Amino acid sequence: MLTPTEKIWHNGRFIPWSEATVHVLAHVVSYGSSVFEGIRCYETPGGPAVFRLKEHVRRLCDSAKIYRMENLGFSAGQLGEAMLELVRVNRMDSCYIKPVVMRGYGDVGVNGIDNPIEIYIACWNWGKYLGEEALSEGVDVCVSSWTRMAPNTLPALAKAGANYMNSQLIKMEAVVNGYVEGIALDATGYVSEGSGENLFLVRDGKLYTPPLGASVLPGITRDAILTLARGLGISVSEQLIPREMLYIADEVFFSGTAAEITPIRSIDRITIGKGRRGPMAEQLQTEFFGIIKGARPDVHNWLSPVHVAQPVGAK
Ligand code: PPE
Repeated sequence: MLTPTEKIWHNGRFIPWSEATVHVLAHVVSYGSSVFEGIRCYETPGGPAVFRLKEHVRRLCDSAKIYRMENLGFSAGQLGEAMLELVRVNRMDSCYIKPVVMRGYGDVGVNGIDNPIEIYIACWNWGKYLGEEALSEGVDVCVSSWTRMAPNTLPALAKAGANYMNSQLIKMEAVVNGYVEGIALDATGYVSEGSGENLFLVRDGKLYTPPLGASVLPGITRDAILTLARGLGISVSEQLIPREMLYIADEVFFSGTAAEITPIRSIDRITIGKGRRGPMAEQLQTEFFGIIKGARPDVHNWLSPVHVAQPVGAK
């Protein structure tokens, strides 16, 4: 269960955790009008550092723009600073950071354009998303009977609260049937993504992932993996993936802030590859966690240190 931290940031102020509540008639409650982010702050040799802060803040602002939340009252830079300050205020070494932008209390009815925009940022400790051994052992998943949102229904590029109603259907069905996670197809039947993760597969040494047009969230971990793979000289292809390509892949793995790089060892009870973490997932994990743990230089500037470096000799 969730362990509270001391403070939550709300519209520019730090408030006690227990006071970060919304009214039952806030627009977001009935109509799902929120956009949010999930960001990890890691304990690194240089102190706590946030992974790809700029990209997450940018996606938050993009999601808001898609839903006509034009004026957030804070610049991207200010929001990023607020997240770093929140980690400092709560004295966290590592944590998961969740900024939420929502339409609040005011008018009633579907059109929430005049309701106030409320921004909250919370952080807490969040362990392994798909189980303790998932990263080394891999997980058992299914293809969902639910599909991802069709284009022109709910925009998949926005990380909106409402999209997670679809994710919940995928996740609950999977768990009830004894799987850890579900993989959804898009409305045309091609592979899309997990309920809370992007998906990659490997065949004959090549790495494949569905394109942004396949109703996927433009994952920031997905982008990191594509960048790392290209750096390793691995051939990468963003292309439509038919469902059956999953079953005959040498490796399949999930990517996400929460899931990081999680190998998949079976899909619909069909063993994938050797039924455990494959060499490419392991190699990419080594690169990914290498940057976070300081074993690899942060050449892409992916880490934002939480504490400003003290000048040498400072007390
Ligand atoms: N697809 C979906 C649907 C998704 O929710 C996530 C993140 C991703 C792909 C991966 O995106 P990125 O984190 O930028 O690499 N899902 C978040 C967990 C959702 C939850 O609250 O549970 C996450 O990984 O933080």
